[in-house]
Amino acid sequence: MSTGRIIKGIGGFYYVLPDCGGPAVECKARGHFRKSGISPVVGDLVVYADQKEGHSVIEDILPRKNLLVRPSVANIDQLLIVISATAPAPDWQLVDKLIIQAVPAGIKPVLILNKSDTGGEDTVREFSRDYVPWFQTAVVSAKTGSGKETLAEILKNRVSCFAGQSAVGKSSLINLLLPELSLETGELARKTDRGRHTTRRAELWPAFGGAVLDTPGFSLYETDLLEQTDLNRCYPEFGDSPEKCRFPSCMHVSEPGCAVKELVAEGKMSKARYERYTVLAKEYEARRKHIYG
Ligand SMILES: Nc1nc2c(ncn2[C@@H]2O[C@H](COP(=O)(O)OP(=O)(O)OP(=O)(O)O)[C@@H](O)[C@H]2O)c(=O)[nH]1
Ligand SMILES: [Mg+2]
Ligand SMILES: [Zn+2]
Repeated sequence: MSTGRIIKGIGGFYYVLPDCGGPAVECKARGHFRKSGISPVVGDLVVYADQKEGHSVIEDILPRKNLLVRPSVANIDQLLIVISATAPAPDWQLVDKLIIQAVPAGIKPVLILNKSDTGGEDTVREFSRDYVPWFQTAVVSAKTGSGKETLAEILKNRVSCFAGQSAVGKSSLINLLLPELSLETGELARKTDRGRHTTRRAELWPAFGGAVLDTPGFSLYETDLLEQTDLNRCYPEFGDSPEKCRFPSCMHVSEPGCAVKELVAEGKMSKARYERYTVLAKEYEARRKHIYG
């Protein structure tokens, strides 16, 4: 038996990088995983049996630290949420949703503003106002290489997964850091024509003492179930204000005596991010009502 980490999965085969070194091993999964509804995913740490002939077999999936879905990736330390300074125009609501996927799962969100060579003053201003004071951030350009060292430092000794809209430059940034990979990148025009991502599946590469995962971004179809206390943790701007609200169950939307709304009124939290928050908070509330009745 050997142990390793899944770096990609294609057509029922999983490619496992052995902990003891050497090239990736082609594996099939044991049938009982499928029966129990658990499938191996990229990032999984697994135990596999080496075969003399044909492929090897994954015997066990070690307990996951966390799991993100669509695409499925496991055991992530940080989510690198990439935003473009110009095209495609930033979808800040998606950025906030990705932060909400990461934080409750124990994944650190890091916000990367790419294409800084293209101007985009409005986006830079919004980024500086809404995220820079509260999250780890970096301003980079995959084209000029600006911010490359900062990015390499962020990736050091961690398992980092890239996320964000199509064409923001996720694969281009990985190419900047690991040129030997020569990942496929694509024009925005081509992507919007065909309505799909150039990167089609999640894949992992060991790098900088950790690992880097490229993805086509994450599709967030519906709001997950999330308690208000977990949602509060996704907004470092709130500080300890939620504890000071008149109602312990305050959603900080329309309740009287809300300390979070006070923060916004005093200009201590960005109005724009707060407004995006209220939309999401209502979605999460509706979801809780739907589940709990
Ligand atoms: N000017 C400029 N263009 C960039 C930069 N980074 C990426 N691009 C271009 O943006 C386009 C999209 O880049 P990709 O790396 O394919 O984007 P992606 O986020 O991986 O997209 P998907 O795989 O579809 O999710 C390509 O044409 C890149 O050349 C940058 O820093 N500056
Ligand atoms: Mg890509
Ligand atoms: Zn409140």
